[in-house]
Amino acid sequence: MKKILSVIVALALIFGTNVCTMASTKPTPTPTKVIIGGRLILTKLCIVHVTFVKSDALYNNAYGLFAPSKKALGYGHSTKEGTDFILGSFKAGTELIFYIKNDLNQRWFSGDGSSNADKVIHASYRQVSNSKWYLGFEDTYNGGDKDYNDVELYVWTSTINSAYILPPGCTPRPTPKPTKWKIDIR
Ligand SMILES: [Ca+2]
Repeated sequence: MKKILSVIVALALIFGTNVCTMASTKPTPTPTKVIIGGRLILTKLCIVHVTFVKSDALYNNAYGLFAPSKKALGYGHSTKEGTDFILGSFKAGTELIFYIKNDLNQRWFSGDGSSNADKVIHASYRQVSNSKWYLGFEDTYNGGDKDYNDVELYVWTSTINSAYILPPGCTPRPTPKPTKWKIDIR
């Protein structure tokens, strides 16, 4: 029994390590893995955009950026598909946190669910290319039907390999130090 337990623990450790290690590898060209409860972390200074994909929901959800700055972007039922928003320029190490707010005034955040009132995950990420990530939200208390298509967005950046999805429970990579320029005055 003890042996079986230690094998299970070892497997869990290996599996756990792999899940987090995957997040720390460089983005690959055509990844399609959906990471429910993932967090989007920038690895370099870049300009971030959001493109509204669509909303398949009864609620007319408001959506926007919550952190590092607050920016209301629109509503699921009235934003034209393909509308692009420029969020601004953010530095390396920034975690972008997005939200939706449903018709009952319940607000849900991207990430691992710890900031949500029901403590349930309400968003999933998927990497689309080396500069574009799909973000889908679930708008109902307790996570609803978990298809994450109540508000669908693309988050994209002006430069490649500028962000990665951190799976829930994993520690962010160390933030790369900005390049230091030495001015040689003689
Ligand atoms: Ca749903």
